[in-house]
Amino acid sequence: MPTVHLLDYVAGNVRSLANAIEKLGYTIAWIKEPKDIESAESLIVPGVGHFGHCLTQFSQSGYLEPIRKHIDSSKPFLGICVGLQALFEGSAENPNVPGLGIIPGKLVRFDDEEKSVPHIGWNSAATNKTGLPQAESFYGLRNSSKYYYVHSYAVPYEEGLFERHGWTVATAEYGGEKFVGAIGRENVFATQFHPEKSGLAGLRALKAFLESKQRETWEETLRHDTGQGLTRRVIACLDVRTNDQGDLVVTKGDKYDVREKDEGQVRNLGKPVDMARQYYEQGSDEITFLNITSFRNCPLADLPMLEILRRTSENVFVPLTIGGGIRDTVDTDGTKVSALEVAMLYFKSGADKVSIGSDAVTAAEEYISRGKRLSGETAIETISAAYGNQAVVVSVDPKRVHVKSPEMTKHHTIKTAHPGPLGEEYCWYQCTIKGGREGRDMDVHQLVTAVETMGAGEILLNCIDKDGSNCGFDLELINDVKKSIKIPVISSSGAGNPAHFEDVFQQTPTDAALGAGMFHRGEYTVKDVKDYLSEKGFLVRQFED
Ligand code: 1PR
Repeated sequence: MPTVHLLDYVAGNVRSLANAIEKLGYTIAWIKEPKDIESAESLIVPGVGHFGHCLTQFSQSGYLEPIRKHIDSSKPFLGICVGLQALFEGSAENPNVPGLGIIPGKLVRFDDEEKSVPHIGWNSAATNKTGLPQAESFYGLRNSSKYYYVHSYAVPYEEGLFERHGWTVATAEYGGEKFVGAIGRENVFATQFHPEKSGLAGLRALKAFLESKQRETWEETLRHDTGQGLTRRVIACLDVRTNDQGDLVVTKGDKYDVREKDEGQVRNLGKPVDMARQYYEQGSDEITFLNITSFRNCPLADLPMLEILRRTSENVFVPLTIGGGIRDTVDTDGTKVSALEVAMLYFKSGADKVSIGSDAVTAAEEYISRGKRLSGETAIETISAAYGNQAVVVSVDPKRVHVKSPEMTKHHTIKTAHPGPLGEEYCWYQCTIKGGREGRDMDVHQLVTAVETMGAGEILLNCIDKDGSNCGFDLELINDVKKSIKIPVISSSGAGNPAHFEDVFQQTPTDAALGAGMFHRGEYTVKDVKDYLSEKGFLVRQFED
């Protein structure tokens, strides 16, 4: 089998990339030190996280010159995400750290005035208006396909600028900002999106690189442009726990109660790895696994979740999030293990993001009690510093508390169209920990604003009152949270049919919507939801065969 060299500098989830390359029939040789680059034929530099952190690490470990030499010697080079960014002159993320300067231009932060940042989700990499000869495609990219992006900084696209220097560019557009989605010249190809996370469309681009097929003649049908911009993200979520027989199963609660009403058994809806694959093939844009009872035991002993990730990432090429038990802990032999080390285990096993629940609430309480001063030591801060804020999701488990008037509580209230049992016209949303078992004196507004400052990159917004109800999302909660923060929000809890997804995308500015029970019970597929949204005029990504 042909070999491809991959630079492993502990920059997040390289396992998925390795899985994707192996799936395409190639063997991986890991670059462990700079001199290994000399023997590389094809070199891939992946990367997530901070531009400065990444480039400084390259420079201190002596990788910059060997990478430059590799590129100069005309051998194939692929840079992914920060691996693309490294080819430019620099980034506003860390203005004092220079890039390789192989491509002119610098990265700027997306404007977050009217859109969420980071830019997370499926977007285009289109070449039709970027000077490519009419009949040719670029590394197998299709204008009708969507690719998975996750980043806050991008290279603005200026018509003709890169082309004048011989580069071919594929672009994407986010909230009116057109940027470089992929770029290439001769032996160099680089993508801002993650091909290993972009389903079959991404695997096609990787294959074209591995086979050095920079140009291919378009099939006329593939030139069709299905619409540019970020698609509506639909996510399937699997709540996982051990049942009474000791098997790890996908379960589903009703207001977080996962036991059958009559027999008291934990509901068993299927096997996690099989169901994740099924949802991937139905077109789920991401898969989220929540280990819902992880607060009971030590996560390092919780190897089945690591195994679930490893096995899922072999065949599922969309982003995987894992939640449950991401916090500082003590291993069975008494060794202290930091949340960062726990997260690292998950990233190495194929996770792209970790989701933090209970620990985020405790950390936000401490942050507020310190007078809103950061400690630099919380799970959110340490993991986002090492892996970038896009890798840190905070999962929020709120409960509605009805009040007659805003004066009756110190918490942030909203006027609700759904009054409480005593006709109360206001409510606030109380944060809970341990899967809703313990309510805290903190409201959701306080939590999300605190964790955004601490470095969370996304909010998974559940609602215990709506969970398993099949009666639609809590639109009031979602609208209120969206007003409070700039980072993306995934709306969760209450989806019962495809029209509920239309409601949440129509009536709130949510960035993504998540469903569980309706998919697990087989009432609807993810594809049903996407077909419905598409009919209603929303831009969605469809699974490519
Ligand atoms: O606190 O960091 O260890 O994380 C624990 C994680 O487990 C948290 O993300 C928490 O939300 C989750 N969790 C804990 N207990 C439960 C439970 O159900 N008993 N599940 C639980 C949360 C909510 C959603 C669900 C949606 C959609 N599950 O994930 O999938 O409500 O459901 P629906 O579409 O069927 O209405 P930590």
